[in-house]
Amino acid sequence: MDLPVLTPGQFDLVSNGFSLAIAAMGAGFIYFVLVRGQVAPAYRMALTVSALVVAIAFYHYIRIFESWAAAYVLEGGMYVASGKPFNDAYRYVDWLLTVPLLLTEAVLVLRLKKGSGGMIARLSIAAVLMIVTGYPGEVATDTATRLIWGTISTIPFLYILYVLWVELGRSLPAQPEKVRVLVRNLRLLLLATWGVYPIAYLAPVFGFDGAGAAVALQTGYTIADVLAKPFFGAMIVWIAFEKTRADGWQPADARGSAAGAAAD
Ligand code: RET
Repeated sequence: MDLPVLTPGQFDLVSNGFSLAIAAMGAGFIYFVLVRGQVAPAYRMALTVSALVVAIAFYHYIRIFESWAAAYVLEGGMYVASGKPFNDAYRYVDWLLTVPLLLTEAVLVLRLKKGSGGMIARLSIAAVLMIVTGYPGEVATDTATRLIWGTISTIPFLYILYVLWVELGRSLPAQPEKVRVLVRNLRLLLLATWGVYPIAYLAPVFGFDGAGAAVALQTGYTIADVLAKPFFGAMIVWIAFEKTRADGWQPADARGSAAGAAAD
């Protein structure tokens, strides 16, 4: 991506977004690790995967933040390109690892009777294809190349939505009522946040000028990442809690006090 001249306000908006993402990913990691023992063992793998996702993103956002800071210098009151490139690849490498993991955690927490392994594999392959084909368009400087790769990348994206809505939908009647509502909300959150990525991707194609497009794209991706990783993970925790309750499982400390109370 070309680096347009930015006002201090524009430069800081993007920097502050990266900083917020670092904090949200780090906090998410601590939360997912701490809360893991409070859900039934069957759902712990989903929480472990959530913790991995935010750990990977925590690292990448530090690199993105550094790369952004190094790519600009303040000259005469404006931020101009320093000559060091801004590395867009960190985001795509991050997605390559985290998007299959996010899909995995969503399927794992449901504990489907059969077929979850195959579903995770198909979703992961589609996610990798979506990201790998999106990248050449992301780094292209002309609109036509951006649109062609963007269109190709949309095919696996639609396939993922199909699997989550149609195939996963079939498993819903077997889930407890509260879980059904949560899964519906989880899918809506997924659609609302994942939908931001292709829109942010198109920012340079829509009428935005260079600076406006760069700021819209970076802040758009950052907000979507915070919703799609730690926030989405928190919803997975919530589903795991509901399923734990429906299964009648209690953590050892609660069991201990219940047994103690019964003995009194
Ligand atoms: C691209 C290219 C243009 C077409 C489409 C895209 C979709 C990207 C998505 C990314 C999701 C990333 C997530 C990351 C967070 O952890 C590659 C921008 C459809 C859906 C969830």
